[in-house]
Amino acid sequence: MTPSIPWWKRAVVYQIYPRSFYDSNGDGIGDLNGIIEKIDYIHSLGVDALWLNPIFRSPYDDGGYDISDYMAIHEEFGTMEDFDRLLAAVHSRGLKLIIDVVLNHSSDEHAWFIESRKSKDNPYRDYYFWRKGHGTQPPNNWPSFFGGSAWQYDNATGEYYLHLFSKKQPDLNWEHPPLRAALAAMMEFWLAKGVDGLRLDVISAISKQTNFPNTDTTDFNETIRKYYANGPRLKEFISEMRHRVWDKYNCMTVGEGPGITPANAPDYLDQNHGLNMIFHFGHMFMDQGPGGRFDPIPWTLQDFKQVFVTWNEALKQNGWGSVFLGNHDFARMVSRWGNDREHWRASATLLLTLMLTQRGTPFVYAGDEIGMKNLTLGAIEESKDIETLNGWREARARGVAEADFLKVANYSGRDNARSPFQWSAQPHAGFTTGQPWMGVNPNYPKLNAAQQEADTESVLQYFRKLIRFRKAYPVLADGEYLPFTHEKEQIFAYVRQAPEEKLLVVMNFSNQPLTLEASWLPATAVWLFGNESAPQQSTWQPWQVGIYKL
Ligand code: TEU
Ligand code: CA
Repeated sequence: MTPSIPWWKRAVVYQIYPRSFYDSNGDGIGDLNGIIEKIDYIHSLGVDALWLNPIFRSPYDDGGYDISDYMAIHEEFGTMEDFDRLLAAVHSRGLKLIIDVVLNHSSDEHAWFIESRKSKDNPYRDYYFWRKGHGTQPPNNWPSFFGGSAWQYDNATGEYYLHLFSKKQPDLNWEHPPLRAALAAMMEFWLAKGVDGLRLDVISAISKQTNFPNTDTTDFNETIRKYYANGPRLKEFISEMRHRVWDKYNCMTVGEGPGITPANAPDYLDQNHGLNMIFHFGHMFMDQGPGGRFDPIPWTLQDFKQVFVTWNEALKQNGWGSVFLGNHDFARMVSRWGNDREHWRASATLLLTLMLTQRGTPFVYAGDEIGMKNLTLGAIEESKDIETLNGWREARARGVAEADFLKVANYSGRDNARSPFQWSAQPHAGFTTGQPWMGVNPNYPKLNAAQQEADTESVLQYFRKLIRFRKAYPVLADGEYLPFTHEKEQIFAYVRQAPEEKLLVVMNFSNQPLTLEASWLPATAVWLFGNESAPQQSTWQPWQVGIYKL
């Protein structure tokens, strides 16, 4: 690899939700030793780096994103020694490790918050945002991501504290220099151990409009954009951490950026003062109505394609994006964007190909390499996610029937992607010898990694071939991205080009076969790769993808 290109620009990253990946000690909960036991499987995929969702001590109110001790491993996941062994196992295979740090909020059980709430003059008071209410009303009308107000009244001092997420996730006050110093020290602790990168949770929200104006819209994603994200000191804070910590360790940073727009994204990606890349949510919020996740609206392939065109345009000069179609916060990609019934294999392999041929660093969510599907909750009680459980409480109060809410939760809820990894047809899909912490998808006897290891045409085997293909054609990582001008409604096609190489990616992103005029393809097109054999007589099968050399 030419030294001028940083590792993270060519890497394929594999995201693991530790709780659901593999349980090594039979308590029904995935753990770090489980990841170590599966490290050769991970390595066999051909990925270059792992991203672990939070592994720190947590009451687990929000899937580990409520951290009560940033310098300790969550007991259910193991010990610091286990972490050190995991890091060594990752590095010994030439892989990189990215950990998930939550800088926008802590748990309300963190020592800082326990102190902060004790009194108004406590030294830790300003680690968080405390404000007086207006009579019995909170300081303003901001809604929480997880329902209700973003302010919680605290009896001890008669003030409210801010929590954009759950009330057990008080927002950290980045205006306060001692807090920034504490977060810098925490990141340095992990980077000094040899961690290669940081995924920065909700980084777009760390700078607040400290006068806390009311939101003037009932559209939740607009409230995020206008009031929670893109605060006045955001670039300053990112730059401070870049120079204070990240550059000292040549640390890769990927910022999760709800509310970041194509217009302002380059602001956060300055080569010398910014993040290396961001997760944007243009496509991920596309089917969310004004009410957010549980207010779904239809999406169209045109909208979907446009998101990629818009973001490639926004980042083509001075920026770098991540490419993802699913993670622990969204429905399984084959169920959401593909067709997990009649065209399950074809659409799962097409979506993986989309991710690995777009410009940007692909983040593949564990389970998507075998085409895992949405988990269907039979009842709300089966949900393990605060966002769904709170969402149901709010919906019920509005008179929504459980069956109707369940339908929506089964379409867009986060439980879909948090069911245990399906390793084999063994009980509980080989995830645990105990009782799994969460329901295993009942389709595991037929949909599992072991079965796909034995099937040369499986999604898993295709994924391995696809990664090898991507590494053979660096233009897929670094090349320019150009929409293909002869696109048709159901076709998603684009060109990836570099001075010495030009590839055309063509996807029939639909359930219908499509016959194209013979002249549709450039005369120079030579078939290289695809999820089916090359189209005969220009007839593309449903969900068929092909890559041509031009
Ligand atoms: O998610 C923040 C975010 O981008 C939300 O829009 C996200 O989609 C979330 O599911 C709420 O709808 C990050 C984490 O990925 C998420 O798991 C956490 O719950 C959240 O931050 C708070 O830490
Ligand atoms: Ca365990």
